[in-house]
Amino acid sequence: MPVVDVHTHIYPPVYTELLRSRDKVPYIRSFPDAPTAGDRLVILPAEDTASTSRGRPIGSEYYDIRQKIAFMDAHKIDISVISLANPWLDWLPLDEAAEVARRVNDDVERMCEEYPKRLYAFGTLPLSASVDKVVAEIERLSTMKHMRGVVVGTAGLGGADLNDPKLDPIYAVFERTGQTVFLHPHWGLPGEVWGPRASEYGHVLPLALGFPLETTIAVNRMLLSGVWDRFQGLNVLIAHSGGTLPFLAGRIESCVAHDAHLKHGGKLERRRDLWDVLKKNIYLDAVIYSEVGLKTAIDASGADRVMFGTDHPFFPPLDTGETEWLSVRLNTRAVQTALRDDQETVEDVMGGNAVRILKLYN
Ligand code: 5CU
Repeated sequence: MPVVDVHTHIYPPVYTELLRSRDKVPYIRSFPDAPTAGDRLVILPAEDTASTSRGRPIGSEYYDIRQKIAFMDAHKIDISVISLANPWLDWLPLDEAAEVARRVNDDVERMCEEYPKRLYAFGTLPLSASVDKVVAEIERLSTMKHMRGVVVGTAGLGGADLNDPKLDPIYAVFERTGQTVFLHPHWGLPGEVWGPRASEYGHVLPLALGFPLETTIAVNRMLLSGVWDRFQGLNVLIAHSGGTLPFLAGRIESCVAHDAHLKHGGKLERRRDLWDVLKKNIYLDAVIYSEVGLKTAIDASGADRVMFGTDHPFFPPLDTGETEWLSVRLNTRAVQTALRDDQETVEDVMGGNAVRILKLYN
């Protein structure tokens, strides 16, 4: 059974050129002075200030597909389903977004073409453009040989969130074309929640907590607005093992069941509950770095719906010269220990599920 990485990013050349031409977030710029000298990727407004000033270092592993293949070879990963990393195209002006999406998707498809049976991809959408342009790009992606769905953030169309009714034609086309939506965070939570000493703690609070909570909130908005009641065939792969969704599903359902406002609005009748959606519409990646978290994900959605991932090229080793990435080791070990007596299921989570769900090799 091949090992498949379903959570692995790239900033293709078309996209990095665009970021290098900018001086506002998001941008890539080379700084001369220590300790942040060299090319830096700045993707959030808060990263222009404080301890996360100048974002993160960006090397060729972020945009050179040969580095992706070298990383896969070094970690015995047979297939990667690559996706554009955050912040995707959400920030582009309306009149440029559709054309840039086409160029980025063509760039990614070309990379996959170069490495047959090793690379597939999730495409990217021009979510600042009009609904018909987004739908047209989804239709186009569905005809491309290596595309297996799309990666989206939580902002929806022009920042209106994923419970925006204007997204319905988009959800409908995902459902009709059978494409998987890979839901990934970017914005985290508002900076104030991290407190006055946040600048002492690097990226830890926004990445460890802001990312998973952002995703959890987005999925709850979809649930409460009835997206999965209207689109029962909509499949969403949720990053980072569902944020905190598997752990909080019971509390979420209890809050719904006790909510008088929902009851009086008739919203409790015939609704699908989160447990049902977790088992029929949601897939989870295995990017959670621990046995406890992974067991919860497996309990919530089923071992047949969880798929291995790495989040490469993010979280590189801090010490130069280290070839084995800690993130890969932790995620691989979590799969093995969570399923310790069951080699067949380990192989499913490491790759078999992805081959079946994403129809790889077809
Ligand atoms: O380190 C980070 O900021 C990130 C990011 O931006 N996106 C991601 O997927 N993982 C880590």
